[in-house]
Amino acid sequence: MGTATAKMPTAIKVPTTNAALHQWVQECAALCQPEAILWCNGSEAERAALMKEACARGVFIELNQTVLPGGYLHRSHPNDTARTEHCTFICTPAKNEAGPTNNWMAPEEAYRTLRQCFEGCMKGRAMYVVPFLMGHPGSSLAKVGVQLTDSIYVALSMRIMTRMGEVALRELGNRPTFTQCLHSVGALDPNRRYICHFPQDNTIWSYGSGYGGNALLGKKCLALRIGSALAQREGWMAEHMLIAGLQAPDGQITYFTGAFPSACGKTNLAMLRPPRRFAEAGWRVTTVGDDIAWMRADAQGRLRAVNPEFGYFGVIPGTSTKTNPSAVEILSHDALFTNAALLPDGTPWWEGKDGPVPPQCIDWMGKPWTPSSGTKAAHPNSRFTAPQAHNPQLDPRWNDPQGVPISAIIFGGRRSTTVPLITEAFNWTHGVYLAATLGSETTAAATGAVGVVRRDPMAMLPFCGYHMGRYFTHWLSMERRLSAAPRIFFVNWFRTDNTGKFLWPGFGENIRLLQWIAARCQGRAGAIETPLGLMPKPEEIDLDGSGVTRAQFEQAQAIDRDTWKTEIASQSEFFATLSTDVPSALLRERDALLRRL
Ligand code: SAT
Ligand code: MN
Repeated sequence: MGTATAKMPTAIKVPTTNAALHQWVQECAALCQPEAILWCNGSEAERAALMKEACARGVFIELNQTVLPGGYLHRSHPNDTARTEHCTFICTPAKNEAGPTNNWMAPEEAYRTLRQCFEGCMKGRAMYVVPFLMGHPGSSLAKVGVQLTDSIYVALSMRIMTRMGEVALRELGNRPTFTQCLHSVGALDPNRRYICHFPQDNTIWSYGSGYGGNALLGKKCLALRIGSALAQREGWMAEHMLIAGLQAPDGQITYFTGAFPSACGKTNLAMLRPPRRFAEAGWRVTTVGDDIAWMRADAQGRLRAVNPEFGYFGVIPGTSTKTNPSAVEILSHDALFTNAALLPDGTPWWEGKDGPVPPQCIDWMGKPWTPSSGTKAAHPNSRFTAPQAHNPQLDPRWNDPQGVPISAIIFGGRRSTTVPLITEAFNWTHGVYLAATLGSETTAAATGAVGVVRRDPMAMLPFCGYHMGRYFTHWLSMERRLSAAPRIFFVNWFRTDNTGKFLWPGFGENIRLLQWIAARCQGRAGAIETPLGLMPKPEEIDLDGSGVTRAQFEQAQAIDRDTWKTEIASQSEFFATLSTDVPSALLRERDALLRRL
């Protein structure tokens, strides 16, 4: 960590001689006027020093170090607890490049508006220079970014979420090509909050929020929004997907990716723990990533996926030994907690944690809480930040820059009605149609109403950095690059009966569906044809010990033709918002579906 001030830029002892980087840092420092510029090298000593300072300033609260070594709690500003999509802009020269599903601002206007925000915004504060790498060192797929931020919380979080510091500077060398990420929490005023992407300049400017997806700029901003625009031009894919493997008793691993809207259980699926009978027989799920997949065809035409991240930023509420034992282990040391509640013994608490509800605690806003308070103690979108290396079921190839070969792609949403538990697409194009029409009931991961169905194609609606219609075309075109395209599946763990009870237990029991998916990929399982797609023959899903009867399973798979006509009308409404840019192949799929129904 260098310690020179902005007033003496030439005296700064920094770990790189990259002229383009130095010049850009100086330009941003001239704009933001920080008191000091601190270059982060990613070392353990640096982490300890930053954390000490963060605790002294009240940014972090040290948790009980006997129970949770390395554990710290952060409370965000109460108005800054989720992504703010209405403040998120794609700033391409032409409005149509961003498309109708993104907010757009002209680049000049965005730069002008944000320059006014950034001007002098770091007076009296330090600016951290955070070099980071998305992807693996030495990989042609990896991307270097450098984030300038006045948030010590962000600097400490980036160290967990990315390969941060010297590793990134080494990767960059003297090349001028890195994503320029400028960030300030400003005054945390929700009316002066902007997350702006300039794909043509390889630049991200984020102002007024310290929250994860708004502020940890390597994640959604670089790896997805800038990444997807780049991927379309270069013929690869940047997707909002977990990557995991299903390991059979013979040791063979079938890899799959899964796309679900935020807070629909991606992390839990990526860390699925099978029920005892399956575990004892030798079935395991191994994690490569829980949120983002970068995928491309290899020389043999197989789709390969890498996780560009280095840590997890997972939802805390509901995390327990029942729902996600690996996450419980991950949280047991060196984890940062954001907006969890605090117990008198200095450990965090959240709704759905193992053990009894405490008679009292301090809620996520720092106020005394009791079970009769009538509020949640932890924020519904409270999050943990933790290194993926601490995951006990990490895949053996998680650090392989070649990535893992993908056999299946699973899409899913949160739908209490209409959508069956599991369907397989007839083919790639049909699969793209299923993904493009994905709908899900909204959650607390983004600000706004919770529980209304919104179309979220490929779970990428908030993250696609260019025109959604062209994104569909890109998806369709990927098939030509693949010798054997992965099979595409659609799942819905959230369907309920007419009393509101879930029809499927989910979590570890999902292994039963993964087994069918893997068997389909290996040509070992049959399927029946339905209007919606291929479905497992009833005897092909092992329900033994699941608590689900055949009749309940069939109810979870039921197709109600009238509801589906309403569903298709709603899908068509969404397609209409994309006007003429929906590929005709997808409209043909819709018409074929209508005929089948
Ligand atoms: O965007 S975040 O990374 O903050 C969380 C999410 O919505 O997936
Ligand atoms: Mn996500």
